[in-house]
Amino acid sequence: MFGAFIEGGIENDGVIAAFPRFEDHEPCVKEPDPGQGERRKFRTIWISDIHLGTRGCNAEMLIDFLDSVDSDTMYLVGDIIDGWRLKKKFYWPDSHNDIVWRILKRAKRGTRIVYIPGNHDEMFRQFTGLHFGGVEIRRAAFHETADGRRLMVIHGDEFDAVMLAHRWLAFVGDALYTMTMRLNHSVNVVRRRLGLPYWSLSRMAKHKVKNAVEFISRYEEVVARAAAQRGVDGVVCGHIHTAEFRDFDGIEYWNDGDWVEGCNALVEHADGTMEILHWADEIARRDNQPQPTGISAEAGIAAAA
Ligand SMILES: [Mn+2]
Repeated sequence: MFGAFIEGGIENDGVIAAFPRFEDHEPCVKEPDPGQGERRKFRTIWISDIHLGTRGCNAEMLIDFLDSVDSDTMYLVGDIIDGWRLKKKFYWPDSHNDIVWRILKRAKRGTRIVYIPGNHDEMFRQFTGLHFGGVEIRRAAFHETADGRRLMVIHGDEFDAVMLAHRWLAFVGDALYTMTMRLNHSVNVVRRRLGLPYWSLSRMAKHKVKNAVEFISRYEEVVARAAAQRGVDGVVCGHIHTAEFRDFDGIEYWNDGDWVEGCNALVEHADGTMEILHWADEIARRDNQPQPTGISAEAGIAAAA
């Protein structure tokens, strides 16, 4: 099935060459008519870290998102396809094709789509400056919001080298925490036998976990400072799978999250207001709303009265 959109094979230098003739295919999960439903309209949508080609990708949730929203511009902020994982083991269910289909369909309907490859899909970086099926491939982009703020859009792996030392701390912190949670119990069994008071090893470990939190925090600051140096008002990135907004001395840091765990998107409303959407919450809110039939019945009563 993947042959429908991915041609050339990943064995050729890991290059996924083209998306030919998607119009000839229908998605497996049928797309509701965009004219019929009431899709939420945004000026801009940013999504990243979809990791198509891995089991981690939450394709069903993303299909629901894509069928519920629309925008003038959509930025794909990297790690859309996990080329590295695909190279090791080919995994490409129909739902992943459905996502590619929907993105290409949007481009065809007139949405401007800018694709900024990340580190997992860096094989697309060689196509920087080219267009595929109406999708522009860029190394980075500059976006101007409706209220005139200039935002730099990058995937964010550019800062890995700077962060390497901190990344190690984060991993060590996490491993230590898991280990100490287990150890804590055994240590106290022994201490009790020796008549010693309870001692919290995990409290000490909490300090180490703070390193992981500090890693993210440091990353956000490093990226924001880099944006400041380029004279923009803010930055939009992905990469660390942590949706977030922060303000560093007037420089806005926006992370659009991921579609592995968080299922987040960053959106810009018509007036330039930005918002991080947590799609699981949006689905819950939608399901709790009264059914359209209920609304029209009430409206009917009101009209009759
Ligand atoms: Mn990445």
